[in-house]
Amino acid sequence: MRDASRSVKLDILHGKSYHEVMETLITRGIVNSYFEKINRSLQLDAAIVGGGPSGIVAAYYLAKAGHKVALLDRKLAPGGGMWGGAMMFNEIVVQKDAQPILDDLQLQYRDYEQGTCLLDSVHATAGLLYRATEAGALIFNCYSVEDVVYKQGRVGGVVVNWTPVLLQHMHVDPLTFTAKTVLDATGHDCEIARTVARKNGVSLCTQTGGVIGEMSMDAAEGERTTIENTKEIYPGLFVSGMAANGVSGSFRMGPIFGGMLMSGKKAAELMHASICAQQG
Ligand code: 48H
Repeated sequence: MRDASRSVKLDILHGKSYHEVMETLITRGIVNSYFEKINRSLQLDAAIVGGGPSGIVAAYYLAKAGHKVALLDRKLAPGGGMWGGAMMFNEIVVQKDAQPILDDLQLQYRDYEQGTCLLDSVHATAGLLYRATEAGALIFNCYSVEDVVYKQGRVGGVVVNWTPVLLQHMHVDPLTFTAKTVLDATGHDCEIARTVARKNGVSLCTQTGGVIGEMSMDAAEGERTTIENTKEIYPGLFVSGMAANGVSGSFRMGPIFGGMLMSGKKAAELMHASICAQQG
């Protein structure tokens, strides 16, 4: 049998073009490399649902700590609500408290007023994604997390399907990534927390035991509580970012993003401790 990669080399040497061989080489490279990525993700330390700022920052710090991390986002382009800045004016405000995170991830910012700085939101979002993948986090885009693995009173992974499959309401069964920890970083909708509570009839670590839902805008208070509400809300399930305030019933904050970044870092620290405890 002809070895395709060898033939391509020979073809190039002879200056000939064998399009079918080149096409096979391209396809085989993508398919093998992609399935190798999935294979590496079947048993994770951390599954992060949602690639907004809090989820990406969590992925970055967990990967930096040497954990096996996958981030799953239903969109073609992860990044969540940060690309568009505010009303598509592509600038964001970050408070100085979050500057160490900007420095860790080597993002560019300009000083603004009252202890804040400004960032180009496209630079910031692209930079977060770049640094997280560089640190070793694997990103699966176009993946919707439709459920969790739930065993013996613990969330132990995510159940995934292609976003286009779900959009077309096709009845195709999903696949599963198990994980020592799962992060709900799904933003305003708090999808994973809702699913866990609804499907399994369990109480979350909130005042009502359920997802309370977010309140209207108070930027300063919303930023403060985002960090406070970042926690393990059910064994194995952590929550960060806007979902943290949604689950615990606190304020939205508009286009200030320091809270999202600091929440992602706190989530990574909590998940790191949980992973280490499980490893004994
Ligand atoms: C796969 C999913 C699923 C699912 C959702 O909303 P995000 O940007 O998340 P945060 O919390 O990191 O940042 C919030 C911030 O962007 C924001 O909205 C602010 C500060 N708002 C303030 C205000 O007043 O409005 O990103 C969530 C991501 C998105 O990319 C979704 O596509 C993804 O999660 N996602 N991915 N499976 N079931 N649900």
